[in-house]
Amino acid sequence: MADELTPETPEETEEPIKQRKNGLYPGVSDELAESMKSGWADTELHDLRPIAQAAETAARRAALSARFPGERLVIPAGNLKTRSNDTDYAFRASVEYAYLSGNQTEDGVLVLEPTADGHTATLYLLPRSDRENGEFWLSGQGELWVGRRHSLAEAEQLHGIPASDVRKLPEKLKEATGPVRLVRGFDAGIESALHDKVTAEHDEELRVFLSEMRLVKDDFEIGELQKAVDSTTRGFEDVVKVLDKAEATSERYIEGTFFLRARVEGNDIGYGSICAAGPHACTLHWVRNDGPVRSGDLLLLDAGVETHTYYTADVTRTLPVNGRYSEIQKKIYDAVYEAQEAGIAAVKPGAKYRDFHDAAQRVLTEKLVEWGLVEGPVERVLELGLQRRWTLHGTGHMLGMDVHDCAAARVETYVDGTLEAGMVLTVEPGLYFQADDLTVPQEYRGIGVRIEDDILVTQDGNRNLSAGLPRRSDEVEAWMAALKG
Ligand SMILES: [Mn+2]
Repeated sequence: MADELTPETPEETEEPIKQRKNGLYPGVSDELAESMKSGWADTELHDLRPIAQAAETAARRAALSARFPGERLVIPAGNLKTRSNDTDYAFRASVEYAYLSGNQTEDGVLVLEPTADGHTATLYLLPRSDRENGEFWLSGQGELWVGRRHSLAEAEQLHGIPASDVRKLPEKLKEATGPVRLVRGFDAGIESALHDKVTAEHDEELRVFLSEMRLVKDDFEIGELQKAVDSTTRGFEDVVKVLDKAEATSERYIEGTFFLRARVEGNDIGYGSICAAGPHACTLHWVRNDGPVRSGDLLLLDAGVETHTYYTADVTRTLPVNGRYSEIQKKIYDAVYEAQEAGIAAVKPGAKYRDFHDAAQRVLTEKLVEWGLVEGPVERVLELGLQRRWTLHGTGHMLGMDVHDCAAARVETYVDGTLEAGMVLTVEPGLYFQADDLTVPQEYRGIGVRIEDDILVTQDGNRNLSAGLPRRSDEVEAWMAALKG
């Protein structure tokens, strides 16, 4: 990639930007600087249509406003993070900011100013680059380097929120009076401007509220989650079609194949893809993905496409690399399938959140006792939690803009809470027999199976958003055979 001419920003210098700091490039002549100021067409866009979720983001802001009357609420998108030297990680706006505004621009800040009857929202953004002082082409964040930004007037039309210059926001916040709450952890500059106005306790209440708001998804969000799942289904199909190439190389071929689908159809992968062949399936978060893929082994693929609006799928399938489960693989797989069926059946409005976990754990425990791997009775094993040597993790979690969504929600509204229509969660039981587990017969060792689907709680039960991907062992085999042709 090209190098920037100068890292200076217009705030740091009164003079036009003309000289690169380290001198790798020659200075800019007055004539060139003058030339670059003019001769550019007016590209301002007019009559832009609002973003698809403009009505939903307005409703979310209204709910937030009602919870914190009379208080100024500051929700930053966050800033670019350095990967190394002068390269940055791909930017992803804070979930809180994107959820409330629909915008995803780095350095943006959404501010809700209290009024007599609610709040007025303002979206603080970086305006278009100044051509007059050279920022446009000489600064690393100039539009010539990073691409055209929306003007403030354009952003206003797109998001339905008045937009203002974010460079003036810190001063405004310093001068402001009255109670303020801030979403912490994303924008050090905004935090420092507010440091003597906010308290950790009040900010935490805001964070918790914004997490709990997202427990029940609106129709736009459910549509996006379905899109994420549908792209993910296509990504899994892509992987099955190239398993021979993965055998010739490594798990990385699977990771790269799924990533291609995620980048072409969505924004990104929602989390690091777990492409775990053979005994790697027993490492819950295996993301190194540098191991061999062997015929006769299982492939545990846990991956999700994230849509352009940041909603992610989270799906796992455990597939026989050669297309057919062996006898012992099928025995373990079918047990996990049965546990997942029991878990999914327990997802319905009014059920306790813990019910689906308990239902799946009971089935897995029954199998472990039946197979003689742990001494019964089942009740005793469950009471002591002895099955967890092989079941390892919880059976699911909320899903949305974060793969582990609503993580700041209180225990009483989430883990100890009750399911409601509009919630979306994963049901993902698994059994894992570590390669070095001497307590199980040799034939079990190195086999790990997880099956994970994304389940929407409906008015009368649930809907499996990822039903497009087969789960039952015989259906998986038929599906693989058809794809491999
Ligand atoms: Mn999951």
